[in-house]
Amino acid sequence: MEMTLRWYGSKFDTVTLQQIRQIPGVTGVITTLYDTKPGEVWSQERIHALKEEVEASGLHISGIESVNIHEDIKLGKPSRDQLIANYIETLENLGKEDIHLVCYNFMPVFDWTRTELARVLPDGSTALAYTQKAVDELVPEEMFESIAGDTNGSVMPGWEPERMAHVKELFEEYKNVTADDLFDNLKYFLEKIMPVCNQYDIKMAIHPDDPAWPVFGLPRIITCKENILRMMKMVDDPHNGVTFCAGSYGTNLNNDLPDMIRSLKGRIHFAHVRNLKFIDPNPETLNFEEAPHLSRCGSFDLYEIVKALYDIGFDGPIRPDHGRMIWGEVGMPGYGLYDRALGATYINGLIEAIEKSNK
Ligand code: DNO
Repeated sequence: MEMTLRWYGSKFDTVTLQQIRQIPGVTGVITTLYDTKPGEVWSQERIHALKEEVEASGLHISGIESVNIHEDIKLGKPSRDQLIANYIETLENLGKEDIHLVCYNFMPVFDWTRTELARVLPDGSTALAYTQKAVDELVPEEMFESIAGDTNGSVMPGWEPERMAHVKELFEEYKNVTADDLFDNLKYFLEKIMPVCNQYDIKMAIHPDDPAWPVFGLPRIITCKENILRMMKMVDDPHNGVTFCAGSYGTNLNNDLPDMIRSLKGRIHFAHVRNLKFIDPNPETLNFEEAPHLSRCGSFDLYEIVKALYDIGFDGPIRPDHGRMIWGEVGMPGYGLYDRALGATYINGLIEAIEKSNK
């Protein structure tokens, strides 16, 4: 397993490559061209420049998160063919620059959803949180406005203001789209891109829907073991794999995380490891917050999660996920330096212990 950190690029991130380089055991970054829009071709020049910048700091690019999918592809509109051709060109350019991992998601309209970006925890740190009550009381179009005040000036991944400006129209377009339609549209997309993924050995790693159930009546499919197995079977190619995001699958307490990991042997290409704390697990009154990574601070046993990854022979990039804001840091919610660095160190400790006890 290679320990990595997500980095949004020097124009957008409050964390620098030099800081990441000083986190013990972190050798790579997971990055993106954050100012490209879904559907746009990423030029080889820009990818090359990004790579050079990262390598100049002594790190390397371990993968891309994300090359986002245009809504027309998810909706299966006629314009999708051109957009998929563009996506293929981007993959080709990434392959030519020796980048072999792409994380993406297939969530309609919204990417991840939280109802608070800065809930104050008992220790005075702040974390992202979710309550079902807040979602039930919200008009979907107001979802973005409801959290926008707490972004610390950052553009939140998946919540780009230009896209959010069209939320109403997007909802209209998804009115008659079912989960099966979404599976079909994903299949169509994956079948078209698999040849280029095989040619350049690019592993596609779909990110789960977060939270892992349909929100605001929109279909969501990457939510549970059964659905991921369906997705992998429908395009049965090792390059069609998953990002195992513990915090996203973990939102749904029906998911048994270590068991899911074991059933995805060979198809997990990327791992996001974090903890959640359920204040109220009842689906109608659900309330959870993003906890520090340590098992004892949240509802999940991180040892069991990392152990399952080790047991299936997972050797891809792994990263700590959302961190709290601690020690007075001001940054993109979930993506500050300090708590993620603590997370990386803790996960590296677990890996070392598991490796040594298995010798
Ligand atoms: C949120 C992230 C997601 C994730 C995308 C992958 O913090 O986990 O935005 O990067 O869903 O495409």
